[in-house]
Order: sequence, then structure tokens, then C-alpha cells
Amino acid sequence: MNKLQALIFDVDGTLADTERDGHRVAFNRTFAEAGLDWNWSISLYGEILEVAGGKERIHFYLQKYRPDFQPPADLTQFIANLHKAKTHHYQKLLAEAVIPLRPGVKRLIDQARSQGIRLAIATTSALPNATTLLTQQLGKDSLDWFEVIAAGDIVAAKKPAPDIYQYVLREMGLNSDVCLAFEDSHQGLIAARKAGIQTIITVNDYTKDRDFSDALLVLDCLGEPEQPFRVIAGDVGDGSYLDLDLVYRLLN
Ligand code: XBP
Ligand code: MG
Repeated sequence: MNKLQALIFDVDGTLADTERDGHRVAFNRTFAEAGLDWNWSISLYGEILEVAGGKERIHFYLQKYRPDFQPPADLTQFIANLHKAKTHHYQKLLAEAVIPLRPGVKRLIDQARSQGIRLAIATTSALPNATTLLTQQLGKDSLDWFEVIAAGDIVAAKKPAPDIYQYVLREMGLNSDVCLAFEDSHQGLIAARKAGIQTIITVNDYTKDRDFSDALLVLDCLGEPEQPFRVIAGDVGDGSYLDLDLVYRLLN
């Protein structure tokens, strides 16, 4: 790899465990408010998480699990309205119940900033969801730390399509071989790899059994000096948490 110049972070599941107690709950609150008898249990949500993007996920749910549903004349608009309401619920939820960053995320971001490594976000989720989490967890200024915050519908095709990563590369004027992506999901890994970007995976309960053989490294989290990571795949030598020194060793 050429000299590392940028770290690109996925949001949901990677920066914070937002899916089970965040997005899922926001979807359910929205459905109840709209008088729909749809309820996404923790395990069902694991199945439909296969489809990235909230609007796309609702479509998929209806097709696969609710073929009985009588769609309104304009289903796309109906889903777009639900999704808008869901984004509001998610914002409220983030304000009510703080979802912390995963171990090592802030430390790595701080280290990257101190070494002049550029930062970006590549998420499937809607923009306000990403910016609210960042602001809440890293402060308002953090929005300026990320040169590009690529989110939601900014590209036509969501992960596992590479579009969101290609968008980030274009906006930053960087080649894929000087970037490193951080993802938690199989779909995210495919997206980053199709864009040619080496990827480190930190799994979570929803993603831990998926195939990550194309990743540079698979961990249970980035770890902290006092809270070592567990290595699922890859060679970290005597490393016990992910910092830039370990990244450089892995890349060379
Ligand atoms: C995760 C997703 C998103 C969220 C829901 O994105 O797949 O769809 O679950 O967000 P990533 P929206 O891991 O790429 O950050 O409802 O805003 O689409
Ligand atoms: Mg993710």
C-alpha cells in the first residue's frame, strides 16, 4: 500500500451499536404511530438488516414477510413518509438514550487527527442520523474533522454497492490504495472492497457470524489499552488494541 492518507468510517454498528436499540426501536415507534401492526423483534431485525437503508429495508420486509399487506396507491411515497418519521424518532431516541461510541473509536480518531490523517464517513443511513451521533459523542466541532460525510441517498445504490465509497474517494481526490475503511457488516465490507479499499472489521452481535475473509483484520472491537480486542482473523503480532502503528504494520 502507498502511504496511508485517510480513514473512512462506516457509522451504524462501527462507530456505535446503533442498530438494535436505536434504528430498530425508531422503526417500531414509527410503525405504531402510523397504526401499523408491524413490529421488528431483535431477531427479525437481524434478518432484515441484510438490506441496507431504511426505506429499502421496509420494502424488503413487506415483500418477504408481509405479502398480505395491501399497499397504498403510491407505495414509494408511503415508505418515504414513514422513513422521514423514523428519522425524527431516531433523533429523539439518540437524545433520550445515549448510545456510546464503541471502544477505541474516539482514541483512533484523535490519533489520526494528531498525525494529519484525513477522515471521512461513508454510511447508508440518513445524514442527520450520522451528524447527530457525531455531535453528541464527539462534540459539534467533530463535524469539521470529517472532510466528507457521505450518507444515505447521496448515491443511488446503497451498500453493498461501492458507490458511497467511490463518492468519498472522488470528493477527497484520493486513490483507494491510500485509504483504510472501518466496517462492521458483510455488506459494508463488500462495498469498501469493491471500491478497492482495505478494510478492518469490528463485528457486533448482528454481524459476527458473517464471512469477512476479504478483510485486512477482523476484531471484536478496536480495543483500548485497558480493554484489549479479541482477534477473530488476522495477525496483530503482540498488539492488543488498534492504533496507527498497528495499522502501518498490517498494511506493510
Ligand atoms: C446502516 C444501515 C441503515 C440504518 C438505518 O448503515 O443500514 O440503513 O440501519 O438508517 P451503515 P436509515 O452501517 O452504512 O452506517 O433508516 O437512515 O436508512
Ligand atoms: Mg454498519
